[in-house]
Amino acid sequence: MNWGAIDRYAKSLIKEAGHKIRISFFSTIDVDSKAEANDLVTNIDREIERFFISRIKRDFPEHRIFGEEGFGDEIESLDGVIWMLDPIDGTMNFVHQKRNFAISLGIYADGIGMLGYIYDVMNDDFYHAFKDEGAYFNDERLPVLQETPLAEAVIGVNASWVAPNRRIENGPIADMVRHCRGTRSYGSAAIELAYVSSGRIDAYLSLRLSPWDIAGGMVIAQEVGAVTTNLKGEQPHLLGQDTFIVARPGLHDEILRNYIKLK
Ligand code: 2AM
Ligand code: CA
Ligand code: CA
Ligand code: CA
Repeated sequence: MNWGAIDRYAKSLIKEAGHKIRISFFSTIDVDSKAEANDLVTNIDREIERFFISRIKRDFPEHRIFGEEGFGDEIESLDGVIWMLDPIDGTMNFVHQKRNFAISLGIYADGIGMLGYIYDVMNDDFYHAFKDEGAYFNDERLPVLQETPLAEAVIGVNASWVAPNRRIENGPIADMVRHCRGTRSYGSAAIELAYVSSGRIDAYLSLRLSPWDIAGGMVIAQEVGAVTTNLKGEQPHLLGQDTFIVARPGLHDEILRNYIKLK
């Protein structure tokens, strides 16, 4: 497999898709909701996913695609090469803010993340990584992350974490929020993974993410030494939904050990 060629191809495809998203603001955007009223999807999410799929199927017919909007393949095993794609991560931001959303793509071979991309479309910020070759923010190599204690950490969590939840104890989470330096919530899992990898925040947690939300970001995180697991401390599932945490080394343990009490 010529991974260098796939890397160049994927980068140019993502940039082209980003351009299509930017010009979509000059057309009509139809907003629907999925099973839950606050889970939004637009015609642009679908068009961008179909754009990726048509190109990948044409140029890499043996590869499979696992995409959020369901136009790709039925994926029940991680065998072979799989492009895990979220055409727009942060659809609510896309609709309400017209910024702070990303294209997220991870390319996996037999379950191993080889290439990872997060493109913050409106800021034209491109994060990418090549397994064992390092991670980059635009053309800048990202340094390996150092440890940070919780008291000096800025943590990506959203307000739903402090509301009662059937899966996790609130008290310890409220303690974490009090003991850390600050919290942030960006509304795009991919952007939060990119921010942890580039040292802008120190950890990010979610109670429910899908493979395409994290696939690209996990390759990038891995290259800078960020630790990615589910909230049980295991490798996140890449075939279905799971809980998720990414954090600097040390901080990951500190959060899981002291503040995550699953019910
Ligand atoms: P999305 O925008 O691609 O749906 C904040 O909502 C983050 O969680 C986003 O990255 C969003 O991705 C993701 N997410 C995953 N599952 C979700 C769901 N069921 N409803 C809303 N957001 C979801
Ligand atoms: Ca979605
Ligand atoms: Ca997503
Ligand atoms: Ca999406």
